[in-house]
Amino acid sequence: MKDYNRILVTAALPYANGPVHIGHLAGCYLPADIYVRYQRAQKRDVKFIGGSDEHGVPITIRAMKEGITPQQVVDKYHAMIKESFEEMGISFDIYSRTSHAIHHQTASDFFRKLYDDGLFEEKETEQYYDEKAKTFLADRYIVGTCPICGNPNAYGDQCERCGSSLSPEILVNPRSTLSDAVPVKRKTKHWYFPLQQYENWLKEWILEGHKEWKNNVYGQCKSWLDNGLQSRAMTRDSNWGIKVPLPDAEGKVLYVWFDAPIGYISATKELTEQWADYWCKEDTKLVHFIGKDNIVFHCIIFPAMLKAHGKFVLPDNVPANEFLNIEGDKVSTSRNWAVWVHDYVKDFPGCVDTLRYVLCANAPETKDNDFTWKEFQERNNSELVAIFGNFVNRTFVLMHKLCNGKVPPLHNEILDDFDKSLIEEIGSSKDKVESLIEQYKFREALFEVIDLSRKGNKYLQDKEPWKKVPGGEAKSISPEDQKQIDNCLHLCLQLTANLAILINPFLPTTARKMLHLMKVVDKMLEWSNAGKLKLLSVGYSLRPPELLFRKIEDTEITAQVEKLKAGLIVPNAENGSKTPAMQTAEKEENENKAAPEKSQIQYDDFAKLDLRVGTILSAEKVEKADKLLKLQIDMGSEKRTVVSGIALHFKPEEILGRQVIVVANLAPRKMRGIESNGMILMAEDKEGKLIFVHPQEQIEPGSKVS
Ligand code: B3M
Ligand code: ZN
Repeated sequence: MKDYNRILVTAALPYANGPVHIGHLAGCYLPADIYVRYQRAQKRDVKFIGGSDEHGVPITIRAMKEGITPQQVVDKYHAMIKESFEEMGISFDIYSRTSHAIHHQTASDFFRKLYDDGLFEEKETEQYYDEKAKTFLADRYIVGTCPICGNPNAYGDQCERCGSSLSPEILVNPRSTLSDAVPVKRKTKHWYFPLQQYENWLKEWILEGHKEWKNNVYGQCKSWLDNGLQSRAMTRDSNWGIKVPLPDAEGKVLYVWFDAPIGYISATKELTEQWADYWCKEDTKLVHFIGKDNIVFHCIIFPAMLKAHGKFVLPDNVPANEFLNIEGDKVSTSRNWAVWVHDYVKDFPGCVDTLRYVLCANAPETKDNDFTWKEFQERNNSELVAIFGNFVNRTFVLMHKLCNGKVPPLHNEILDDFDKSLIEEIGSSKDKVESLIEQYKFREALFEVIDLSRKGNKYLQDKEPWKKVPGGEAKSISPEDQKQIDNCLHLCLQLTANLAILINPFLPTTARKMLHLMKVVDKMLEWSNAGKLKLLSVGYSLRPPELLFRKIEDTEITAQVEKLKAGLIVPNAENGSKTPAMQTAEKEENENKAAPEKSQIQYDDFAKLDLRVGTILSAEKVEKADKLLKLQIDMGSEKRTVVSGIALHFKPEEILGRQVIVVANLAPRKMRGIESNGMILMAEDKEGKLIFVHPQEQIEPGSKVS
């Protein structure tokens, strides 16, 4: 392990296109905050960097949906997000925004440096263009049917139904989210960063050099690197973002994933004049906390950019979490299936630490996890209230009853086995919690702390100091018994002080409440005090007990579950939050479902059709037509060419030799210059999946169907 002299912690910059939900907190902000609070308690030089990501398509789309300008969008949500973080005690040293001038300058300079070093490839390619809106359509400006799962509202960069990462070219029936127009292809020039040139270096740096990274992170990196890297466009056609700092780049901005991570550097500049110590000195430990959907950007693309630039340190670790689902279902902001932080703080005033506790205890550190309100209640009531809170409360109640509200002395000469083993536990818990936090295992670290309070309860139960009081009167306690009581409560109080130190990174408000009860100052929370037994001086008088946590009632939980369900936007419901293209797609989907039967025909009409069995002899893709296959079909007495729109459903080699039903007397039609003689029958389910209609058994080609 390297020796580090300063630590720079970043947490992903959330898009300022909506409020934060508890999935965001569990994904990266809470673990980052725990880590930073721990490092501060260690008196290490640490800076915690955050801010809003205010560029990119997510912002402009939101502006469109809300009918306001992108600037209004980012102003509104930046303020909301910042406030939610403050309320949850996420203790950034700076929470900045990528719209700040210092960031525009820093990102431009970064781009310019790579450009001047000749690192970009300039390429002209064909991309989708919306003729109505007069703009190119990248990423989420384009929707269409996912070729993998058939979701009619997949985005140009990703399908939210099946999670596949897509590109606009492979969407079926692409439509513009701006105008609903069918886009056309147009030429446009962009600057590409040749990631493949960094492939070997990345392999060595990550696959050889960072085997200690979490399995989920290492695994994703490995699979990207095994699949081979390609050049990636670092610019976009848009007027929202950081202008490309080149003379011939009118209407081009930096790709949001180029500028956003540089935002960590800009925010550090904004925070301190010593920013370069943090970013350029090798003895800095840089740690990026993110969610799993950002792994490739933070582990592959940004490090390659940093490496290319040459001046900056690389991340030491990227402890990404998986996703937190809600009540068994994926969080979806468009369906409003989420627990919003600003709602939580309103509904549960004074319960910030309960949420921090539950989200950490159930953090998706190694796999996706589920948040349920029932578990929230259970963890609060049976862990925070019944174990941790109960121990501290009993200690204070007994200390006031049996020791005049003062810290009693410790009589070393009469320590028994129970006392000794508790002393040992207090001594060793520091190392355990510390080592788990250093390894980014925050759940286990938190369980250690709760476990220590559980041991406190057990100790009290074993010692039963209350039994030493005849008739419950403190006055009549014998001197020997009083010594036993003193030892028990002395140790319980020192344990309480230790618990405050250990719980502080996780539940800072609770730790402060404990300081208040013990009448001590913040300084006591320094990590080096953990494990010690003399944190509270003998004879010092402490405050009367106050409860650290309150019980959460069934009615509150039921109300939350109902609120969640009531807020759910079900697909197909009328709602204004969808883009025109999505609404059209939905309308079409509904129309398909409710498709009325066609009007009646007579037998004679039907008899006009000449339906025959054919066997597919060959199949090939039609050039420049994503959907078409050119088929040669054996019709018994002759061979026919039929052009069929099934290319997105079947590969040519999959369908050779299949028998199909052909409408043999359909008038010939030219498609892409090829004459099609007939049509094959297909069945289509409501997802749009196609299945061949064919005879149950093999039959002579040319056989009639009637
Ligand atoms: N804004 C994506 C997200 O919110 C993106 C993160 C940027 S981190 C530099 O998930
Ligand atoms: Zn899909």
